[in-house]
Amino acid sequence: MDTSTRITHLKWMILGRALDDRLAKLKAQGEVPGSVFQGRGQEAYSAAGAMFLKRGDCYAPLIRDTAGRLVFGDFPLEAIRTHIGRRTGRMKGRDGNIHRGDPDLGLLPMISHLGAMISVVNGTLLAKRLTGRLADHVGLVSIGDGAMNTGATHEALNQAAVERLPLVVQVADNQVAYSTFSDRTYACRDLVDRAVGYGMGSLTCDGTDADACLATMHEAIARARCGEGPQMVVAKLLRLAGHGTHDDAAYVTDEMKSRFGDCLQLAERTLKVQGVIDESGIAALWDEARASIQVAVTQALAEPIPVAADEDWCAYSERNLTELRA
Ligand SMILES: Cc1ncc(C[n+]2csc(CCOP(=O)(O)OP(=O)(O)O)c2C)c(N)n1
Repeated sequence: MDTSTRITHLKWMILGRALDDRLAKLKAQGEVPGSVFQGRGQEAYSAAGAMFLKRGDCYAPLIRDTAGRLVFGDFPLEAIRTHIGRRTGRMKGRDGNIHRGDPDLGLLPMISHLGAMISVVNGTLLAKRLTGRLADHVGLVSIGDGAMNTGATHEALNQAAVERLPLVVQVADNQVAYSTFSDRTYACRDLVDRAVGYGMGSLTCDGTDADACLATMHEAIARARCGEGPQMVVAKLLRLAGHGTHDDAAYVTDEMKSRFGDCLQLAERTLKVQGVIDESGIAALWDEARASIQVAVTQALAEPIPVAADEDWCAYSERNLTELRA
């Protein structure tokens, strides 16, 4: 991958990590009524998928995809408003954390982490196909190792293959589904082995290796875009935080930790060793990320919370999204 793409990827990883960290701090400060989920350790994979999407594609991120969301057009102010329940956010303060989206942009609001979003992306792609608007657009959906075993996931993967939809399923095998280890959620050698059973293309990568993530997601999305049908990508990595900030992940063993590095630290080290960026360049990316998040936090904290009696309570789909974004 070219130097500019690699540095841009690093920038998104850093912004995702910094935003997750700041949301966790806001939670600790009592500003967030709901849960805070983090994508720590998954930023390289998450950002890489979204980086190869373009306008007209759709994306269904999950709770570990702060980085991917930001790449696709979500922004820190919206994430913070949603978490701290400000009515200025797209969800008007009714969400609590990560179910926000922007259908105009193709960013699909999350229903559930457990496989519900695959059929929503299938439906979006089918609707585009049936109305002649599909062109070379693709849908990207994120899923975890635990959610790979739900009925909703199986039905949707089968449907995507039967319909030959331009769908990319980005599986993050992060070793744990809440506190259940992967060897208790599936018995096959690798989740990617299932792709052939569905009739989908398959790719794998080391989810801690930023360059591998970029190359693999680039290939998967290119295949789907040029009509090769649905693609399943499986990356192995480790969730480097609890399920949410309420979970200290004490059940993750030292042996597991020794097998997986931190994608962000590894990317910084690799890019430095290869002379792509130096220490001060990396520090500048962190400073820029934290400064932009601080501006967003200050603004969001000063914004109003919803007043039940004054709200219109209409469905999200009926609201004027363009006006809300202005
Ligand atoms: C239908 C349903 N069952 C259970 C849950 C609670 N739940 C949310 S995330 C999760 C674990 C998901 O694990 P995995 O798919 O591996 O994703 P990860 O959290 O590791 O990213 C569970 C059990 C839910 N949201 N929906």
